[in-house]
Amino acid sequence: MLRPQDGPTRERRSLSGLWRLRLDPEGAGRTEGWWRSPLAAAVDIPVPASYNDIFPDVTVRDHVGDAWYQTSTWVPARWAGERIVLRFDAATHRATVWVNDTEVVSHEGGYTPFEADVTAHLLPGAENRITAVVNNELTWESIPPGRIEEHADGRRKQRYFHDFFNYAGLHRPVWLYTTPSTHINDITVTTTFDGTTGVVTYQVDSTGKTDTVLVSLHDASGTEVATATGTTGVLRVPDVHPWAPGDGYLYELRATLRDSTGRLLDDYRQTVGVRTVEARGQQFLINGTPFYFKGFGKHEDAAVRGRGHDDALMVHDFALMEWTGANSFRTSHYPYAEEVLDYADRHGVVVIDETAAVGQNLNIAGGVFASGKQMSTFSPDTIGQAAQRTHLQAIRELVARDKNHPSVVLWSIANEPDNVQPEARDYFTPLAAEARRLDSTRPIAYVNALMGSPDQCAVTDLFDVVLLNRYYGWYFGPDDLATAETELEAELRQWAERHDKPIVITEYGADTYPGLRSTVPSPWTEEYQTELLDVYHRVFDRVDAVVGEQVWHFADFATAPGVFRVDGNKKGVFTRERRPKSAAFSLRTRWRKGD
Ligand code: GCB
Repeated sequence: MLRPQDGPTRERRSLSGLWRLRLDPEGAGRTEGWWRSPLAAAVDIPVPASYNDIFPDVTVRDHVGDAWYQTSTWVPARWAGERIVLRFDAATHRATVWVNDTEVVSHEGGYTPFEADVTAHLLPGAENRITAVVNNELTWESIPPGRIEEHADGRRKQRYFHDFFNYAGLHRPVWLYTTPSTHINDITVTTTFDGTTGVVTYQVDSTGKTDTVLVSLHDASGTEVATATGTTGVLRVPDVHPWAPGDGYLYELRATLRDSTGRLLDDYRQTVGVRTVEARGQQFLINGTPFYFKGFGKHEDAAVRGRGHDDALMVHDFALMEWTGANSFRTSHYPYAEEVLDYADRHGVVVIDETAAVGQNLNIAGGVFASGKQMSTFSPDTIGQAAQRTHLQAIRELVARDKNHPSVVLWSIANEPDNVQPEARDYFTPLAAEARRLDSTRPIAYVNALMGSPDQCAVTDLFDVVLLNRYYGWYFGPDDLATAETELEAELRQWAERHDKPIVITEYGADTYPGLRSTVPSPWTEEYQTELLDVYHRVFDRVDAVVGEQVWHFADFATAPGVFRVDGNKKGVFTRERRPKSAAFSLRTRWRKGD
């Protein structure tokens, strides 16, 4: 799915800014037709942002149900005759959209874009009303799952099985953009090497049957280095400059569509990083060279804006990651804004790209506690075929959106699902197959929680890389780092013996209250966090199959309230305000060794 862009044949207009918002806990708006007129009793709301923390009002923060967003915008008269598209980069977790009085699109899933051709519904040279009803309910059919408790007094309370707060709203920019009526729909690029020659295979999908597709590839200085014609083809680049970790070198593929007289119909520019990725034996190879992941699990999370995209925060977070010496991160636990992946592409940062399938394990809550008796997560009454369909669609939309990003080296299709019950295999087999069918160039994985030994896991063989979240010394034995060291090493060696796959530890860490200090290892202190990370690092350095370490978490983040969380999850190496805890300095020493 192509991003909107400005160019010789296209123009875009951001609808970011203040919209109007009205919460609708009773769900009246859909029957009363609130899209038909200016929203009554509405307040100003910034887009992009979560609405939850903007107002000092618990009913806004804990709202469950529909939230109506509305704006009106002038559409330039010069757009008459163009095809006009309305695109939402994200609406969490689902939305229906109207342009003036006409319903134009509905979308399920909170973190991938959707759009509609609104040419027939907008008036160029006039002011037009755009209304979106954004719904935040999590159910057994949604990704991620949840359930709603109905109270006797009419209150509805959202429960879910992950710890991060269920922020909602228009989290990313909204766009109006034009394309010519005959236009390029999609571009798919894959890359490999033939010696020192880069081989770029492309496919350009367009609406024009008889038209000619011309493609050229330009290096970073703008010099043309290869050309081809046709909807599919191969571009060869002698002495190619590969995209590599720490070296985000990008070419630009220019695709143009021309009619039989040579007249330009459409023009789209797609960045291309030439690189290969492969899981081979117990190694993870980028451009044929073993790669070791150093970095973090992250969240899109900040004070006030919640999960709303913010360029200032994005650049700051990347700068802090670079300061620690990190070379990678995981988009835990949902696809991040496309701006983030563009930035990672340009700066050579490696990304594990994850769907929003988190919390699919009824034996752990918020990633943490077993209830005792093992129950099956996957059943007709809980996570069943409907959830599986949503999950399949989430995988399709993730790959469709992110397939051309060189920074994305691995698809993670779920975080900590039930992986032991036999039903897990039935659930995941078609999902893994679909991810492979959609993209044969990247390895696939799911993230494993400490629930079963390598022998008990029912799904590892469906995937290429073992991703492990481990909390020895925290949830398991919180005051005994010596035992943590022994148990972690024993378990990792077991994984390495049983499965000939590379292992990345995608979560390890300890909640840490900033400023709490101690001379003896004591949970919640800055010293304990540092020592725990050191213990894990000693073990990683002893087990060859471990090819990566991503600390949980980059920064403290908001969670649902609960007795195990003190004003949020405090496993950040940085506070929520991005101030370093002691562990940030010790990571920097480890990860920048040799710089
Ligand atoms: C996990 C989850 C993550 C939680 C983390 C924790 O295993 O994957 O979402 O935040 O544990 O801190 O409990």
